[in-house]
Amino acid sequence: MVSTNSTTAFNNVFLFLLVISVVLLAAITFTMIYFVIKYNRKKNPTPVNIESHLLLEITWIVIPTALVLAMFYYGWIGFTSMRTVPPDAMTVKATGRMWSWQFEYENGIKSKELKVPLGKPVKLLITSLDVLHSLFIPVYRIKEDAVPGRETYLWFLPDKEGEYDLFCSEYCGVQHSSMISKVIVIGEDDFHAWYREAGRTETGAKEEGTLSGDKLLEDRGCLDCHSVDGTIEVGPSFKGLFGRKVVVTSGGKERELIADETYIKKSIIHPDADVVKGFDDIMPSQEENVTNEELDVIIEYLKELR
Ligand SMILES: [Cu+2]
Repeated sequence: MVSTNSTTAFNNVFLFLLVISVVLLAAITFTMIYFVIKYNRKKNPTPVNIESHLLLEITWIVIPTALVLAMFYYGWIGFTSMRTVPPDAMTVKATGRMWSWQFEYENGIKSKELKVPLGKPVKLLITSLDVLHSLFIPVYRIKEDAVPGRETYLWFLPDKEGEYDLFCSEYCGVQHSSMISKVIVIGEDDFHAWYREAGRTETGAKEEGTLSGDKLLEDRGCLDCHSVDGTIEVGPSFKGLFGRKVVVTSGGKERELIADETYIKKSIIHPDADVVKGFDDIMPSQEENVTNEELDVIIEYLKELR
């Protein structure tokens, strides 16, 4: 028996456990108080040795066993519905990185928010570019680790229009708390209109070579740590970076160099080679995240950001 909507299955398990716990707590507490009064030492000065009581022993074996098996049964239903993805599900790749989420659709659209159509199951293929993250969507009661070098999955059925929180629930560094995004559930027609339009813009820009540097920086998560207005965040600001003198630590030695094209490209692919003085060596390599072509676009954009 696999429920089509795992959220309902999870809610049922939770409710079941809650009811059992409350009933047991009340029953045990009541019995305890009752016994304390009934078997008070003043009323029973001489202790009596109680011999076995068959019915009582059967009762305390049968009832807990039945309860535990029932818990397992409901848990199993929740688990199987969580792991069994409906065949008509729409697949979206979800990538965790320090410190944002990126969602990639089958037609190549990349988005920082998860836009989905109402009533269609969504399968998320989850991975990480750097450290362990965990994708958590409380409203659907689902959570799964994002593991570098491995693909995990989740699915859910968006059954109501609206915007819901989505965040990282595995502490992944200083900006962990900013890994918050949204699941946006919209009507199917609206979704398809957006999907087609965004897909066209995305592939169009690639073909025409009109990728914009600021959009790339935003999409690839660069702006999660680097500002373009001079504000110092986790990493140095991009403003005025190109052509500036920078002091870096390379293999333990401090040196000064000019932030030219070679240096910037190298720092994107091998961020640990020359770490800017005053900042920690925490940036993961973006080798898998950008193409050579995109690197050129980014460099051109940085040149303008003086
Ligand atoms: Cu994270």
